[in-house]
Parts: sequence; structure tokens; C-alpha cells
Amino acid sequence: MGTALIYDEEMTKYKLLWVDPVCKIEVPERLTVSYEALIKNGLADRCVSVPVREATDADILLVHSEEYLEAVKTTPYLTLEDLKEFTLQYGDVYFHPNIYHCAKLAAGAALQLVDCVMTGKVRNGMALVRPPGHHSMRSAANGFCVFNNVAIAAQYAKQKHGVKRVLIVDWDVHHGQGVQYCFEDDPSVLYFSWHRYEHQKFWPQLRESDYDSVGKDKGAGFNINVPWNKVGMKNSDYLSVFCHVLLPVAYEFCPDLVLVCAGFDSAIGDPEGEMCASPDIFAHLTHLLMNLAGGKMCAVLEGGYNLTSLPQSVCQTVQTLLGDPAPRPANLGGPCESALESLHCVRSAHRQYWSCLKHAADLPASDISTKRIKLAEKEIDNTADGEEEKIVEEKVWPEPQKRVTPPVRTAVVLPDGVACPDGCKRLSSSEVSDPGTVNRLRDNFPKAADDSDALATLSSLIALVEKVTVNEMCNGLAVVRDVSMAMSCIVQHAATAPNSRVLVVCVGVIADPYPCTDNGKTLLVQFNNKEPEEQKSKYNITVHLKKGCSYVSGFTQAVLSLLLPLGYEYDPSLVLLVRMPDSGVCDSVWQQLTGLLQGLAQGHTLVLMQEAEKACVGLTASSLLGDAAPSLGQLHAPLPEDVEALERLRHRLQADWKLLRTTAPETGRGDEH
Ligand code: Q9C
Ligand code: ZN
Repeated sequence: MGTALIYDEEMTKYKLLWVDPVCKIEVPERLTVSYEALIKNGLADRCVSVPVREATDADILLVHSEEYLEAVKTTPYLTLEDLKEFTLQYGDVYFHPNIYHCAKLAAGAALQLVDCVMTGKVRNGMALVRPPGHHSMRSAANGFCVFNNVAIAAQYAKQKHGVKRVLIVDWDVHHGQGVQYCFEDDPSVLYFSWHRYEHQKFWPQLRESDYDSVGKDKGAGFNINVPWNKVGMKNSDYLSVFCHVLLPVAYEFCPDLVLVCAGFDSAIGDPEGEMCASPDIFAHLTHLLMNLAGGKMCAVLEGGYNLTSLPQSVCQTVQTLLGDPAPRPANLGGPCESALESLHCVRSAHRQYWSCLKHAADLPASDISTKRIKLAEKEIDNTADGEEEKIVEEKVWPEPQKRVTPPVRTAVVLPDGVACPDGCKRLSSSEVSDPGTVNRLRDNFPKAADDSDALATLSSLIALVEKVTVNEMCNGLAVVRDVSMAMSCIVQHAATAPNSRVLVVCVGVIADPYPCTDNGKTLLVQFNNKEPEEQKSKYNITVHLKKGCSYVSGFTQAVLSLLLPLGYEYDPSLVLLVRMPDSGVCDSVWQQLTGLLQGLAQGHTLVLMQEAEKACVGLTASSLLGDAAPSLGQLHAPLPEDVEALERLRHRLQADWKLLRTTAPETGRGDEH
């Protein structure tokens, strides 16, 4: 199942015809440089090219008023003077004789994308469009936007394809107020937006862009705003909002379709956003959403004004949609204090609506919204918003490293009699028996010393790890008789290799004593339902969950808000995912876990499971090959005792692992910067 790419040169054929410092950044080159970068990196060729179409009046009227549509229809015939005049009715936007045509193509492109994803012609896709859409409202153009492409696409998906729940993720650096207004009271569309806000000083300076606009009436809880109150937000800030707000809520919501308002003005170098996230963060944001809705995801371009950063970010997004492993995320310290304040406020504003946030902390005693109120009293000043031209210092950042996909994606080590799943490469033990390795294994694993089968398996495992390490293959799956021994073997081997860091994720109880290391070469996270013992160390973490009907939601919550942030901060070179015979996870949860973990370690994942569980070889292989996991269904509330245990654990660990934090420290909240 492929990835659609929609682009048409026609959408480069309008531009600003007069002097306007606010609008001069929205140029046709935004599209041409993005498309050319996709070609240059060999990505356009790998996509299914889908033609644009014009959105019809009926499509546009799904979101806009008849009066507004009729008004826009006159613009191709206006003189320059009349176009300027027409433009003046709206904020931060310009018109051109050809923009109505392009706006119909931009909306139509989003609809074409929805059609080919919903009919299964492709798995996912991206539309490169101009004009953007998320600021335009029912009866108004705004912020370079004429028609609200993504809002129209969401309504269309519901109407034409019977989609019940749509998730809209708006990672553009501006608030898509047009999308918010459109779905404010609609519980079938969950709208998430993060945006530069600076306590309402940043455009569009709306009170309703703050975290406490949660939706109205039946739609209460289905509008999530994360205001950024400082510029310079980094990869950690973005990832922590995904792990602690968006993903838990999105999994609970269980969308049938994910639409992304894919603006890249939230990346480093952008003159509008002034943020510091690197272009490769979009590989991770994309990856983290790709297992929702059975993989049905449509990204539609919004903003992005730095002509170096924009194409890099577009390539990262498309390459991830194509299924290539994400690069290792760089410099993940922890979220900054201002981001933690925002996180804290959003989580507490939404805790009454989402069971995954029920335990979120109370609002800080001195609510950050007081700052906004103070500002409002002083009257919001526009100086931050640059009427005159503001000189922003040029940022430099390294070009994202080329993402090379190994010739073999998934290798398997399987006992005789277990068939090799389609698309995988079977490693036979004959091609890997290096006598040195075998002798070392014989010394280290007396249990296996007289068992030539066991020794052969262990040495194939070592060979597999080595091939993955040198990126000769991406990931692997091994079915073994003794999982604990295999795990120890790999951990011991990894501990000897320089620069290797292994994240060991173990589902179920570890039978044998585990070769503990506190030196950071391995981080063990195990999930089981044994009585909790005291926590061993920063690098040996046990998550206890009770079995029962809430297990799926408890487990999911633990994966999203504990395992993922730990994994991202640890930044392993290899993920070892171990399925113990008593793991107790159902297939879809297992596939979600396998899928999500591939965002780490450049996708270098090794899965171990026991012979008795060979029934799930096929679905594990499918996840390792990059197929989207099936969705989990709408989640129940997790067991309160599980949530509390999880919270206690997160609390205790957050001194060592900064990405686990969800609140700002009580003192020194950095008001005075
Ligand atoms: N410096 C999109 O990114 N001007 N639109 C703001 C503040 C409007 C952005 C002025 C920016 C509109 C799709
Ligand atoms: Zn934007």
C-alpha cells in the first residue's frame, strides 16, 4: 500500500502584486522548492502521483457561506485596485486574479487525497498546496488562506465516506482558528493545535487560542489548544506534548482518519515561528501518528516560509509516510519550563473530558492565564508583531542526514517448521556460525553448552544484531525456545560493543535473573502484573498493570506516556522487544507497541518470542515490515489503581528522565525573561 503525492504547478501561479511586508513571505517558491527536494531525494518517484481537481461549489459550501464563495468568485475579474480593496476586508491575506482557481485546486487536492486513502488506493499521502487553509473561516479569508482545505476534507470524509471520527493534528506554528471555529461544537472531529501565542501577543492574538478553549456543548473536550508562550521551542518540547497530551487523547478518541494541517513554520529557521525544532522532528511526529486509524493519514501543506527548512521538513514527512525508518532524534534534553507550564495547563483543562488525563495535576496556584489578563489590561501591544520590518537573525542548522534504508528490512530466525513470513529474509544458522562466537556462547551459557540447536540459535541472534548494527538490515524477529536466555545473550553482547545502548522492552515476567547493568548500556523497561517490588535503578524499570478489561487502556497509557518518553530520552542504538510466554497482550496492542517502538534507534528493533507463540509471527513480521497496526477501538478508562501506580512511577523517575515531566517546577517559573 503506497503513499500518494499530490502536486500541481498551477498552484505556483499566483503571487503578491503589491508591497505588503506581512504577506511577502508567502511566495510560489515555497511549493517549487518543496517539490524539487522530493524529486532530488528520490521520494517523488516512490509515491503514487495523484492529480488535483477543482473543489466544487458543493464541496466548498461544506464549510463556507454562499455569500463568501460568491464574493471570492468575483476576484478573477477585478482590477489591481479592486483586488487591493477586496483584500482589505480580511486580515493578513492577499488576492490575485488566479488565486480563486488555485484555492479550488488546493481544497480539491485535499479531497483527492481523502478519496484515495479512504478507498484504499493508498495507505496515506501528502498534498503540496497553495493557498494554505487553516486560517480561513466560514465567511472570511485570513492568514494567506482562502478556503479551509483541511476542514472541507474532514466534512467531506464524514459525508462521502461515512467516517465517524476525524482527528485533525495542526502542527503549523499558527493557530488554525478557522478549523477551531468550524468544529467547536462537533464531537466527531477532534482538533489539536499547538501554536506560538506569547500570552496572546502573537498573531492572530485571539483569546480563544488559549488552552482553556476546549470546545463547546457536545464538542466540549474535542478542541485542544497548546499555546507556546515563548519562542525557541525545541524537539523535546514538541515530543513531550505528543507523549503527554496528543497521543493519549488520540488513542482514546480512536479516529477513523487522521488529517494533518502540515505547516512547517514550526521548524527552525522560520521567520514566523522563530522555533528551534529540527526538520527531522517531523519524521517522528509523522511516525507517531501513523498507527492511528489503521494508518489512514493525509497531510496537507499549510505554512512554512524558510525556503531551506521547509523542503527539508517536507522530505522528512513524506519519507516517513513511505515507511522509511525515522532518523535518531537529536538533542533531546527535556522540555523547557515554559513548555511545561503549557503542558500542565492543557492537561488540567482537559482532564474532565479524557480518562487518560484524569489524574493530571491541578492548575498551578498562579494560573498562567493571569499573565494574559494582565496583558489584556495593558491593552495588547502590537510591537511583538512587527508592523515595521523586524530583523530576525539567520539561523544555521545542519542538513538532515540522508536516511538510508537497508536492502533488507526484516530478517527472521525461526525454528524448522515455521514458515518465513512474506517479505522477510530468513537467516539460516549455517551462514552465521562463526566458531569464535560459538565458543564464547558455550562458556557464557552453560545451559546451552551441550545443545547444538540452542547454540546455533544464539549465534544467529548475535549475527542478526551485528547485521542490524551496521545497517545491513533494519530489524529482526527471532523465535526461540528460551526467551530469557536469548535476551541475556543479546544484552551481554551489546554491553561489549562500543557506543551501543539497548532499550530492552520486556512484556511479561522475566524468569531468569536479568544481567543488570547500571552503566547505561541498557535500559530495561518491563511490563508485568507481579506484585510491585521497589524500583531498582534508573536503568531498570518495572511497570505493573493488573489484568482485566481495562488492561488495553492501562497498557496503552503506559506505552505512550512512559515508555516512549523514556525511549526518546535514552536514545538507544537498538531496541530489543521481548515477548514472554505469559505476556498477556492482545494482537492489536502488540502490533501498536511494535510499530511505535520503531520510531527509536533508526528502526533497529529486534523482537524475541517463544516457540509456543509462533501464531503471532505473521502479525509481528507485518508490523516490522512497516504495516500500520490495527486500531485498538475506543478505549475504556484504565483502572484507577493502575493509573495511580503509573503516576507514582512517572513521578519518581522524572528526576532522572526529564521527558517524563508534565508540570513546571513550583518555584522560579521563569516569569521574568
Ligand atoms: N508576524 C499560515 O502559516 N501574519 N499563515 C502574521 C505576524 C500572518 C500564516 C504576522 C501569518 C499567516 C498558513
Ligand atoms: Zn502557519
